[in-house]
Order: sequence, then structure tokens, then C-alpha cells
Amino acid sequence: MLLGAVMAAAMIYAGQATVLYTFYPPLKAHPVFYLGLAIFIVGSWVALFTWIPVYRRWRKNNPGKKTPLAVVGIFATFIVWQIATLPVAFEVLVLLVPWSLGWTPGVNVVLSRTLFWFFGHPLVYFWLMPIYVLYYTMLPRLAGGKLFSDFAGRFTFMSLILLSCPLGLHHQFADPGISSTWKGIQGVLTLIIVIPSLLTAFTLAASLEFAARRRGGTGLFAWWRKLPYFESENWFFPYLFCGLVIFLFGGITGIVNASYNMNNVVHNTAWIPAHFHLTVGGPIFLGILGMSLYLIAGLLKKPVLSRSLAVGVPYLWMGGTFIFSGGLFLGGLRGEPRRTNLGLTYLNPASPSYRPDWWISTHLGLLGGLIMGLAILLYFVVLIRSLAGAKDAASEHVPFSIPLSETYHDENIPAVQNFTPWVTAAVLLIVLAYYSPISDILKSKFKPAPGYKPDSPVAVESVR
Ligand code: HAS
Repeated sequence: MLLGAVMAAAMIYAGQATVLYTFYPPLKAHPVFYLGLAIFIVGSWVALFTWIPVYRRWRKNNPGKKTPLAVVGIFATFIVWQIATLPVAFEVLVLLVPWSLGWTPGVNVVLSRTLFWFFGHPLVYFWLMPIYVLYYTMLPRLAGGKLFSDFAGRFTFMSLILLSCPLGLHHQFADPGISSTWKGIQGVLTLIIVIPSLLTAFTLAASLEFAARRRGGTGLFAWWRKLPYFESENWFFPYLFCGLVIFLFGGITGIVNASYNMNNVVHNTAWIPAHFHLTVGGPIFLGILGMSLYLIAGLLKKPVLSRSLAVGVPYLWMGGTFIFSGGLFLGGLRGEPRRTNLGLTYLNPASPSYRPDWWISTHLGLLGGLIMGLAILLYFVVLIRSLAGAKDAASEHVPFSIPLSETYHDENIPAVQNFTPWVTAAVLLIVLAYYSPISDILKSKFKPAPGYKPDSPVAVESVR
């Protein structure tokens, strides 16, 4: 994976791979970039296969025991990754590498995009699922309570295996060459995958309520006041809690994106980066920040210093993301495009394309971005101060541990305790959802596209 990442990054820094993170053809990169991607993907497959024998051994030595929820979550994550990376590996190795080497005259753009998004949507759950592991297994304990339902966690992870892949077409509602029926079907599947996240929302809210009532909370809603929002000893809680609050809005806007007709309004506008700063930039990012600090300090046996600052970081980040995304949502609804150099054109009074009505939205984005930048800076202050601090003598001989939650309802439901039926159903659903769209694309008479560089409208080579 390191070798692949170095190869791909070297080409990006050399200006030979300016193809966006989606590496969409007909934008064309240097072959080393694509080879690096392929090596990176293949390298990532090793992890799962090294864990399987360990898992099997554990099962053999612990007959009849339920697999720990965190292990279920991480296995589910890597099963999704394993399935999702097959089409993108095919795209890279069979379509893009030969094209970039000049062995094929052009590339089928729609096929490439479809294979990319077959991978690209499950990718977002690959980011989300480890954070769900933190939410299900650690957040209730950090709040002072228990996980409301063990079943909800297992069902969420299993249903994400089932549903993560067969919905990539919701990124291609505007693409030609794919029938609107299949776009519609995958749109509905996207709305169905919202269910495990809603289940997560209600389960975590119930877990937080249980914790808050244990801490003396009362009333229908007044118990929210009793959660440990600002306790410096419990600095990790706000990283997970703020992530949840942000994700509420990331999820709602995802539902807007997935609604076929509303997608026409927001597609390729600033609305989309606003959405993903409330998903990948919210729960995922804060979960990674919080857990990294917890792991680094814990494993090195150093106490986290400047804890009040550590508590402030996620709130500052949350404020920043809301302002940033609020601005971009506003701009997106007014047609402000994404992936565009706004400064030279639309925000430049000297330009004929000047759009004064995008001034407020873009500047709100700027303000939010600056606040987010400040939050990161403060995070590094905490991290570096903690790393530079002395070891905690008291914990020197205590093994490092993770604050794992007990469960309130520990249901024993066999249907969510075996991966095989879920993986089998996932494969069947993928075949069902993708067979027709891909065979339609293969039957279509798309002219193979030559390569382009982003700075010129003229193809770098012509189709033979
Ligand atoms: Fe998305 C585009 C639809 C989730 C990331 N998404 C993107 C892109 C990224 C991304 C990076 O259907 C841009 C790709 C590109 O470059 O073109 N997305 C969805 C839907 C969901 C969703 C339906 N997205 C994510 C996650 C991401 C992510 C997760 C990263 C990790 N997204 C789309 C669509 C597009 C898209 C279209 C294409 C748009 C286009 O036209 O290009 C769902 O999975 C969301 C479900 C989530 C919920 C929220 C549950 C709430 C929870 C919090 C509970 C809070 C509590 C605390 C308990 C329903 C769990 C409350 C306390 C208080 C005090 C309030």
C-alpha cells in the first residue's frame, strides 16, 4: 500500500495526474499513477485475509460465544471494501492502465465512471463503519451508560454489507447511456440504506438517554442537559457527540441527494461539498481525531494535556463545518458550481461571468473554513503538548485499554450472527442491480474517448 501510495502521490506532485480524486477519464494521468493505484488496492486486500485465520481460531476456542460487536463491525467494513474494490481494480487495470500506456486508442467513459461509483459509494461506508464501531462500542460508556441494543449494532453492520454496493448509480443520475429505470431502482436502494443509519440514530439516542438518566437527568427532553459535554476528564466524549450532531445534517442532505428529482437541482453544485463536509468531514474526521489522540497518548502511556482545549476542538470544528456547509448549501441552491475556480470568474467583478449573489455564500464558506483550520491547529497543539509531556507513572504498569460499553438489551438473534447469508445476498443484489446497466453500457455505441489534460480543451491524442 505504501509503495502504491508513493507512486500515485509522486505523479500528483509532478503534475502528471491532475484527474481529481475520482480519476475520471477522459482526464488522463501518467501510467505510474494508475499502476500506483492498482498496487495500493491490491495491497489493501491483504489485511482481511490475515485476520480470517485469527477469527477462525477464536471461533474454535470460544464455541457458542457471540463475536464481539467491534470485530463484527470491522469485519463488515473490510468485507464491503473487498467487494467494492474489485470493480475499481478492474477499471484501473483493464481500462485505464492500457489506455494511459497508449495500448488502446480510447476509453469507455461511462463504463469507467460506472465501475468507479460501484466502488465510490461503498467507499463512504468504508469510512463510516469504523466510526460506527466507536459509536456503538465506546460512546455509551463515555456517556456513562450502556449500549441500548446489541442487535441494532449487528443488524446495522450486516445490512451495510448487504446494501453498500448496489447503489452507485445515484452519483450518475445525470450521466447518459444508463436507463432511468435502473437509476430509479438504485435511487430507491439508496433510500433503503438510510435505514441502518436511522436505526443507529435512534439506538444511540436511547443509549445517551439511558446514560443521562443515570446521571440524574429527568423529563421528556431535559435529560439531554446531563450529558458530559464539557468535562475535561472525559475529553473524548465531545469528539463522538459533535460528530453525531453534524451527521444528522449530513444524513438529511444525503437523502436530498438520493432523491432522483431533487438531485437535478443540487448535482455538481456547491451543495455536494457542503454535504460531504457534514459526513466525511464530520463524524469520520472527528472520530479519527479523537481516537488518534486516545490511542497515541494511551499507547505511549502519556496523559492528554491541555484537556480543556481538547474539549474545545470538536465544538469549534462543528461550528466551522456548519458555517462552511451552510454557505455552500446556500450557494449550491443558487447554482454555484463545485470543482471550479470561482475567484477568477464568478467572484471577479471584472469578469463577464461575475455573480454578486454568490458573494455571501462563498465568503461564509471561507469563514467556516478558517474556523475549521483553527480547530485543527488547536488539535495539533494538544497532540504535540501531550507527546512532549512526561509519561504517566501511575499507568506505567496498567495495560492500555479501550472504554468498551456494556449492553442494555443483549439480544441473541442468530440471523445477525453469521456473515455468510448477508454476503451471499449482497452478491446476488449486486448482480441484480448492475447486470442490466452494465450490459446496456457495453451494448451502447460510445465512441472511445481520447485523453485530455485539465488545462486544454484539445485532446492529447486523437482516436485512431
Ligand atoms: Fe453521500 C455524494 C447520498 C452518506 C460522502 N457523499 C457524496 C460525496 C461524498 C459523500 C464524498 O444519493 C461526493 C462524491 C463526489 O465527489 O461526487 N450520502 C447519501 C446518502 C447517505 C450518504 C443517502 N455520504 C454519506 C456518508 C459519506 C458521504 C456517510 C462519507 C462518509 N451522497 C449521496 C448522493 C450523492 C452523495 C446521492 C451524489 C450527489 C451528486 O449528485 O453528486 C446516507 O447514508 C446518509 C444516512 C444518514 C442518516 C443520518 C443518521 C443520523 C445519525 C446521527 C444521530 C444523532 C444523534 C445525536 C443521536 C440518515 C446517526 C443528536 C443530538 C442532538 C442534540 C441533535
